[in-house]
Amino acid sequence: MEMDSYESDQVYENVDIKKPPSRRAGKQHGALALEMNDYASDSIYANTDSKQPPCIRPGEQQWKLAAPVDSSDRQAASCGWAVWLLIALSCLLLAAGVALGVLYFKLSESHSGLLGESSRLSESHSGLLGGYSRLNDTLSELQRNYSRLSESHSQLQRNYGRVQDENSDMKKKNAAVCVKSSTLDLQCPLKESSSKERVCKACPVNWVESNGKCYYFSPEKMDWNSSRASCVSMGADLVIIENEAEQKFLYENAKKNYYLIGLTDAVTEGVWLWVDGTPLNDKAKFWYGNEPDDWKEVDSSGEDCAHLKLLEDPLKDWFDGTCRLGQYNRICETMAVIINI
Ligand SMILES: [Ca+2]
Ligand SMILES: [Ca+2]
Ligand SMILES: [Ca+2]
Repeated sequence: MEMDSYESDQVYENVDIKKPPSRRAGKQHGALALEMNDYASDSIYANTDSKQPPCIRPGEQQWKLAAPVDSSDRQAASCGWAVWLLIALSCLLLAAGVALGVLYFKLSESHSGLLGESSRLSESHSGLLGGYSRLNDTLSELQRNYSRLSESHSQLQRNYGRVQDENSDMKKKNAAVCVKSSTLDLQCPLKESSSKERVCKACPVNWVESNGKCYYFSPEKMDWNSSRASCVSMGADLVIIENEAEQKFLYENAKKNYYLIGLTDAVTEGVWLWVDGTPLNDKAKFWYGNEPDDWKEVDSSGEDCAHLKLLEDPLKDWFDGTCRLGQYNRICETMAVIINI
């Protein structure tokens, strides 16, 4: 529907809207009429407080009436902001989607890596379990071997103890055999050095026989304890003088000045005992003068060992002397061998 120019001017005056610069006939006028229709339509929207379309077509704003132009601009600006907001939100959503996609891709890769690592760890765990089982078997075997070795060790220790005892016995027997061998050589020396034939005598070589006893007058000197040990090593001991006849025999066969005899009071001072433990017999003691006097000028511990000193009276020639410091010859005594042929 088209309005005439007067009505149109009047409308512009009433509504205080700027008039278009010129009137154009034909299509332009028709377009204005259409604009007016649009304006009327907008006015209707305004008057009826109805919602208008959200947007105004570009290029048509300059043809709108002055009164509704502010509202329309605000609406257009609002729509612009909304569009930009939508675009920004779309961009953000797109960026978020891309980021989520990248994150998902990375997480997928990480997940795959973790699955692979988990698989490798499972294989390693299985391997370790197998190794642990084998180590347990080895440990059990070692424990059994250790137990067997411990038993063997205990058995060896028992055997070693028995061998030590046997060795000790053998040493004692060997020492006894050596003494017997030495005695045999003394009692039964070889007839000739080149032969094995022996000739046995009642007393060893260099010993003197008397009344079933053998006596050895040593050429060398020792203290009392060493002298006794030497006699024992030859199967004898220091002489025990039991009677006057024996005393006289010794006196007659002695060739040196001093000979140790088997008499001592070292255990208890003044109590004289023979080496076999028998006490000195009052009827068979042959001290010289005021002996024994336990003289301490030579040995501060006194005089506890007896010796013969060849003086004029064969029945008064015993002296007590030092056991440690003096050096004397000795008389050994043993039983004569009785040979039954
Ligand atoms: Ca005797
Ligand atoms: Ca004494
Ligand atoms: Ca004395």
